[in-house]
Formats: sequence, structure tokens, C-alpha cells
Amino acid sequence: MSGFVVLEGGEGVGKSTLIVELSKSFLAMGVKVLTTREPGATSLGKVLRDLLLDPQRKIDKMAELLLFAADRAQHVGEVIRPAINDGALVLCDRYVFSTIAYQGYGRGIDLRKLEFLNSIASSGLLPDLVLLLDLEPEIAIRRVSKRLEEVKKYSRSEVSEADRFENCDMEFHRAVRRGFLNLASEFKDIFVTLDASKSPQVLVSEALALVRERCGL
Ligand code: T5A
Repeated sequence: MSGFVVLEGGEGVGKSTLIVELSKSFLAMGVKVLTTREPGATSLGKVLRDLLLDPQRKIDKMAELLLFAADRAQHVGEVIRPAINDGALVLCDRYVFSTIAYQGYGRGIDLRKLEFLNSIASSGLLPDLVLLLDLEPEIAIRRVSKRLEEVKKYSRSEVSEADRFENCDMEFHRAVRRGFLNLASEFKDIFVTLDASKSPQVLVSEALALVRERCGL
């Protein structure tokens, strides 16, 4: 049985951590799982991701929006729809709601334009469930900074500096959080908000129960 589940939230709220644990749990239950993310899940998307996150690059907000849309169109066509058609449970880190929160509430682009573009880029595909990890941005950004410090100390990874979005000011991150919370109250039928200050273990068990119930697993 297939299902399409999206994790959303601001920087450093714990989406990647949760998705890895969810995927492990479902694989152990014998469920066919595909984990994916935006931006950057296809070979075109990887190029777009590097451009979009590069802290040295100046990108006009409309150009930024269109690059995210291009990434999504490729992602839906090449990865998400085929996996759903193949009967997989798709766990996706960010989707159309990030565009509303970041480019709409964060950058100030007209929400109606974003909804129109999202519907084109996603070809109207909406998830069965959205898990919104909600956390005060001050705490979330501290988590990101701590992780960057650890990466700098212990590895030679090239990802050791804050990206274009992590570098945005606190006002931006607060607006993004507001955007996600507004979306959660607008789309009550698919959104569930989780308190991301809880431990990873608690969040995994809460999320697991919600996905199983919604996707009949
Ligand atoms: N974007 C994206 C747009 O502007 N528009 C769009 O349409 C789309 C799709 C993508 C950027 O693009 C923007 C949003 C983003 O800024 P990204 O690198 O994919 O960039 O960014 P994030 O999704 O924000 O990835 P992060 O890795 O920064 O955040 P996560 O995945 O939410 O957090 P995670 O799991 O990596 O955890 C962060 C740290 O916290 C710890 C982890 O160990 C890690 O060190 N942690 C916890 N600590 C305490 N308690 C918990 N429960 C914890 N869970 C994790």
C-alpha cells in the first residue's frame, strides 16, 4: 500500500533525523520505503540545490522561487510519482509548503502566485499527511550552529558553513515559522503539528503512529 508523507518545518527542527529513523522502522516492518527531499533529489536537482544554498551567490527572489519550482517538477515526475505508482511509502523532506513558508512569508512573494506555481510544479500532487515539526527558531538555529561547529571540528566535509537560508536573520525565521503554523490551521485535514523540542525517540514514536494510521500500515 502506497502513501505520501511530507515533513516540514524551519531550519534545524529535526526533519532529517526523524526521516532516517522513520525509514528504518518501516523497512524493519517490511514496508517498501522511499526517502527523498527537496531541493536536490534528482541529478538536475543536485545542481539546483548547490546554486540555491550557496551562501556566496546573490539570487533574486523570483529566480529563487523558479529554481525551487524546477527542482520540484523534476522531483515529482522522476521520483515521487513513480515510487507511489510502485506501491512505496514516500517520505519526503520538504515540499510545496516550504515554498509558501519561505518564499511567501519569508521573502514576501504574493501567496496566490505561489499557490499557482506550486500546482504547476507538483502537477497537483498533494501528500496524504504533513508532519510539521514546530520549534522556536532561536533553538533550531542553535542546533544548526552546533552541528556546523561539530562538522568543522571532526570532518573535512565541504558543508561547514551556514547556507543562504541559515544565514537569514531571526525575523525571517520567525516569519517562516508563522507561515507553517498558518498552513497547519488552513490544511487541518492533512497537517499534524509535532512539538520538535521533544526527544528524537518520542518524536519517532509519535510520527510512526501517525503515518501508520493515515497510510493504513
Ligand atoms: N527551501 C526549500 C525553500 O526556501 N523553499 C522551498 O520550496 C524548499 C523545498 C533546504 C533549504 O531550502 C529552503 C529551506 C531550507 O533552508 P536543507 O539543508 O535541506 O536546505 O535544510 P533543512 O531542511 O532545514 O535541513 P537541516 O538539516 O538544517 O534541518 P533538519 O533536517 O530539520 O534538522 P536535522 O535533523 O538535520 O537536525 C539538526 C540538528 O539538531 C539535532 C540533530 O542531531 C542535528 O544536529 N536534532 C535534535 N536535537 C535535539 N532534539 C531533537 N529532537 C533533535 N532532532 C535533531
